[in-house]
Amino acid sequence: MPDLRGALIGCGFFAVNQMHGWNDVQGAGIVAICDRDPERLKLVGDQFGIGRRYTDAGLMFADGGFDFVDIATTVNSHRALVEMAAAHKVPAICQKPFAPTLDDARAMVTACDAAGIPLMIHENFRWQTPIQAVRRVLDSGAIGTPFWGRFSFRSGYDVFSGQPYLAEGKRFIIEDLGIHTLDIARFLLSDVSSLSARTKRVNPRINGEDVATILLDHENGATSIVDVSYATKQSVEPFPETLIEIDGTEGSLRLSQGYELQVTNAGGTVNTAVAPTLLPWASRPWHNIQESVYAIQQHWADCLKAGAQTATAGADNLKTFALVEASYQSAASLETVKIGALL
Ligand code: NAD
Ligand code: 89Y
Repeated sequence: MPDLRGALIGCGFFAVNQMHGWNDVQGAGIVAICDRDPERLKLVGDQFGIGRRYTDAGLMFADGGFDFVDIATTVNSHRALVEMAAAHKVPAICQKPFAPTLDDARAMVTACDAAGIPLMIHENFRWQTPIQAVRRVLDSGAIGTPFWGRFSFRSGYDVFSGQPYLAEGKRFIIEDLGIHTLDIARFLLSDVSSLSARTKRVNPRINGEDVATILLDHENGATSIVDVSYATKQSVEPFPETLIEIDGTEGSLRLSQGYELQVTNAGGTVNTAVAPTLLPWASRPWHNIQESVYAIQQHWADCLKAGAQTATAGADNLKTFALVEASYQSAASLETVKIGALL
């Protein structure tokens, strides 16, 4: 029996990574699973040897016997499930995107605060090995004070085959993928005071936007660009790499395709390979994301044991989610949106 017993809700496409991740996490494991689709429940239950299985989350909470819940369903169920966790005083992890609206997300934070339970959003991209390597370069002072950045995710990868619902929503790339890129921009260059965005839909077979370009003003005075696309065909497909350029007062850094990190300053140029580890259960090209799933889940287990705040706690992640909402507002109005007005 693990020290911390978890229950997972939503045994779909991505949850399989989370289940593998929990197997690797020290000090926590999954003892019960829930999915309203009996086929998914059986598939995941059999694959990971989980005996306690539920098609109704309410019944699972009523039975109890777990120390936290990991909500891996799609966005429309997030608020109801987090509020259920709060009602049962069960600490909760909730997948991104946080909620359908900022009002829902705020209500989820309020419910967890009132219940006295931690809420962590599974915002895993900042936990990727290359992104953590960039954070360490900035912390070392090697490029001085950053004043400009670009966070770029441009791909032609078919994400719709594994996640067909991504083709259906009125919103697509900012809500699904740009949310991670915006969080990385916050993580590396500080919180954002205002932004302007432009979007396009290139793929005629989907409903939402698949290209977005966002100009961010950071609170520390830096300016950055977040540019994301699922309509970009290149000779070597970079999915799922986030490419980064940051210029600072004493030098610059470039995280380029193939997980190469180059740092230049008065001392010269240093190139470092910052590729993620291919975990035994992982597969290319997803291994970068898969490793970060394990990393954020280990972080959750460590924080829950220590009673410490997680890096992507609900209250903090409202600031990332507000950037998603602001981007859609700006793209519709063609005006700059102040983030403070949304929070
Ligand atoms: P999916 O549709 O494949 O799986 C969702 C599962 O949840 C389904 O099996 C469905 O039956 C179940 N479900 C939905 N509502 C439920 C409820 N109320 N009670 C019980 N079961 C319920 O979706 P997916 O592709 O696995 O995505 C799930 C979430 O993971 C999404 O929010 C998505 O954005 C996110 N995701 C995150 C990453 C990442 O890197 N962080 C990557 C991919 C997907
Ligand atoms: O859902 C998305 C995510 O969070 O990471 C990549 C993805 O699976 C497709 O864009």
